[in-house]
This record gives sequence, C-alpha cells and structure tokens, in this order.
Amino acid sequence: MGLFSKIKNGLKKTKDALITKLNAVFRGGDIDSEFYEDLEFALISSDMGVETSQLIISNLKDRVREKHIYKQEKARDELKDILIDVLSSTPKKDYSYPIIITIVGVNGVGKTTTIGKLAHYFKSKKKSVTLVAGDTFRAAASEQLVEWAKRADVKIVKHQEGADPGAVVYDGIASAKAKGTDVLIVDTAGRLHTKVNLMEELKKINRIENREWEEAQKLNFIVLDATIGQNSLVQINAFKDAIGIDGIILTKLDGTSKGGIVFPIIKELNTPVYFVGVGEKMDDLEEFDAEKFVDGLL
Ligand SMILES: Nc1nc2c(ncn2[C@@H]2O[C@H](COP(=O)(O)OP(=O)(O)OP(=O)(O)O)[C@@H](O)[C@H]2O)c(=O)[nH]1
Ligand SMILES: [Mg+2]
Repeated sequence: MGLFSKIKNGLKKTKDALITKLNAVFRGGDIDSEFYEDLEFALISSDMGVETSQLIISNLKDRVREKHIYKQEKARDELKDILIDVLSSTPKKDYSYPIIITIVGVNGVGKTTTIGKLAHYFKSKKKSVTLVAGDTFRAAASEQLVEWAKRADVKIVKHQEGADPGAVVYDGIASAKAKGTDVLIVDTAGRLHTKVNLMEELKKINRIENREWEEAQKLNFIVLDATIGQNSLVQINAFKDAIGIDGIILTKLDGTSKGGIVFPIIKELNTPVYFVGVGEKMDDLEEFDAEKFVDGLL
C-alpha cells in the first residue's frame, strides 16, 4: 500500500465524521454570520479545540474579506489552506546523527510498539539502530521490546526486571558508541503522569544521556493516544514541564474519529508532530506531513 493511501485509511474515521459535519455547514449559497457560527461549532465538535477553532474562523473571515469571496463553496478551499497553515506552524528539527530518541508517555499509549516501528523506519533509511529497554518496571516489557528488535532486525540492550533504568541507558550508550550506532531509541515506563517518581526517573535518564554522549542529538518524543482526544493536551504539559518535549508521535489514528486533536496539539502547545501511528504493524507509521494530513481529511 502506498504511503498516501495509508494515511488516508488511517484517517478514515476522522474524515467521515468531519465531512458529515462540514456538509451540514456548507449547504451552498452565500456566506453569512450563521455560516461562521455553524462552522465554528463543527470544528470544535471535531476535537479541534475552542482556541484553535476560533483562530481558524478568524483567519477564514480575513481571507474571505480580502479575496471578496461570497460563496460558501469558495470558502471551503480557503479553509483547507488555513488548516494546512495551522499544521505547518511548528517545524520539525533536522536529524543530526548520532541521535538518542527517548520515548515517553503514559501507559498503554503505544510507546513500545512505536519504537519497533521507528527502528524499522530508520533502518529503511539505511541507519543503524540500537534499542534500550528502559522500562524495567513492568513485567515482560523488555521481552516485548526484544520481539520488536527481532522483527526489525536491530540490536537491543536490556537488563533484568526491576533494574535501574539509568544503568540500562548507560550501557545502551556505551554499546551504541562502540558499534557506531546512528540511532539509539530508549523505551521508558509509562506509569501515570501524576506520579512524581516517573518524572524524576525520566530526568535522570536525560541527565545520563547528556553526560555520556554529549555530541549526540537528543530528542524527547512523547507518544499520545489519539483516541483520548483533549486529554492528551494535559498529558503533554505534565511531561513538558518535567523534561521538555521535542516532538509528538500520535498513535492509534486508525481507531478513532478524534484525529482533529492534532490541530490544538500543534497550535496550542507549539510542539511539532513527527509521526503518526495508523495500525499495529511495523510499517504502520507515517512521517507527519501537514498537506497529506489535510488531504486525508477533506
Ligand atoms: N490500532 C492501533 N493500535 C496501536 C497503535 N500503536 C500501538 N497500538 C496498540 O496499543 C497497545 C499498547 O501498545 P504498547 O506499545 O504496548 O504501549 P506502551 O505505551 O508501550 O504501554 P506500557 O509499556 O504498558 O506503558 C498494543 O495493543 C498495540 O498494538 C496504532 O497506531 N494503532
Ligand atoms: Mg511499553
């Protein structure tokens, strides 16, 4: 399946819900104040957030005025451009190898699965990859990562259950340096974001990464489950305050109609989305692209 159809399939539920709402707003005819009210309501109820929806409407009003647009159908094209602009407003950083990617997020969002997909992604870019089983808290977490390492055919560094995650990261870096690994991907435990000790553990992991491999680029990626909608904004803030977040990976888009959440995530939290997960398999990961995303929606 081509890349394009993958994201389209992944967004199908979101698209179906959004199109139904938009078709009820764009009934044909002239633009009036009721049209804007209906559109704002449609956007908000599509998980785009109040603030971001209002911004989109205000941009649309400006464009409609500037371009002397009177017909609703014409406004629909403008809306598409505005949505792309919103999603393009936070640029991703360029990769500079070697890279340490630390994957964080609350439990069950898809961290370990995403690491398997990322390993496959970087390998397909001809980069060497080592995984670090930094989730020593949950039983069988390391085994799950070992399976992914096998599937993606990459190296893995792990310790016993209950071991100090910092020590696994330390060993992972030593191994990556010795083998000349391009991308080191660190799995972490996903206990609730309200627990202070998880944040302390993540800070410690970041400290070890900075100390032990100074020249490597460090990226903290948070994995968010798209099916939880607005709640993901709260989750990011908790991690952002504790360790700083460079980017977002939004998983499980295939199982939800709440894909609109990507708009407030990018606009209100000013954090770029690097990848989206559209299934459980190794190649069900897509590099995030604003234009492709909006094309899949409208
Ligand atoms: N449909 C779908 N399922 C996904 C996606 N990503 C992950 N999953 C599923 O989500 C479930 C949890 O995934 P894990 O990777 O174990 O999540 P985790 O964040 O590592 O969980 P903990 O280690 O317990 O915190 C698994 O059943 C995955 O197959 C996705 O993009 N789409
Ligand atoms: Mg996990």
